[in-house]
Amino acid sequence: MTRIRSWTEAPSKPSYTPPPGAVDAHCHVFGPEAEFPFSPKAKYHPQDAGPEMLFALRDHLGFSRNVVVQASCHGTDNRATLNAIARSNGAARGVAVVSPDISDEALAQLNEGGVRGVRFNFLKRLVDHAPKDDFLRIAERIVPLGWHVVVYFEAELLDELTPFLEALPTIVVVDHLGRPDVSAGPNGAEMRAFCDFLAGHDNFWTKVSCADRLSRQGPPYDDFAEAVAPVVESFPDRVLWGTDWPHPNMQDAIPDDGALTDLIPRLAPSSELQRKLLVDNPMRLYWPEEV
Ligand code: 0GY
Repeated sequence: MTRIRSWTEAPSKPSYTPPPGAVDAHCHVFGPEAEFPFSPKAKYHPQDAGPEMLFALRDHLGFSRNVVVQASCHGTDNRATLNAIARSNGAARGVAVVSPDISDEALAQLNEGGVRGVRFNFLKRLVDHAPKDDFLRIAERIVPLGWHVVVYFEAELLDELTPFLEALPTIVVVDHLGRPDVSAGPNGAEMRAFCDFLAGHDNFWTKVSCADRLSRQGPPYDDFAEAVAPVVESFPDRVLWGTDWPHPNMQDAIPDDGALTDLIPRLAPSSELQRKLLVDNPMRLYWPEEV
């Protein structure tokens, strides 16, 4: 099978300079496959995109730290994510994907390796099953570790998932705003429903990320900026931002990480909002001992 590349090899240098200590709070690593094979259940087969590439991108864009989110192509084998964290000299932490029968010892090892959360994925094109009961059991198990939950779902699932989401006992970070239709603006039905949900649930945060996946217009992502800037303004202490590098499954519309970074001041226009989005908020979740 041909291995796909979904990232640009020469991202532009952004005009925007992130503040010192800025965290790219949503990115992944793929492999390297020879060391860390992909899951037999993987829905895509990417080329290697390992830690050195990730750290080079971090430096090129002007970030200081990464949060490596376990990608679905690695299933519940978190070794590639742990390897990236271990090679980062303390500049990366992670979010794992685990099975409900994981031992306490294995959870403790993940914690030791820099993991601070688990991800529950509801996208049918990425995972075969999204067992809510298992997810709730896992969520209960991570409470003593002080971890949080990351959930990835599409907007049409928000209503159906609400009882499950409300039962989660931790901080919960919703990936990419729950994938709303941003083309209808900040008052479009899906944006409104998601913002109402955030307003009603203080333990929910979101990543204002993936303009490339959500925009209908493409770069410079005006529709995304218009719809999403009010989210940062309304919930400045509960938002994160990430590149989503190496952009799983985006091989037909590979985004430029420099252009994505240049969106940040359009989402968070003041230096105070930028500092919360890129430094204070991710530090509270991933490096709380330094805050
Ligand atoms: C993302 C989005 C995607 C993929 C994954 O774990 C993954 O494979 O997260 C996607 O295809 O939408 O957040 O990286």
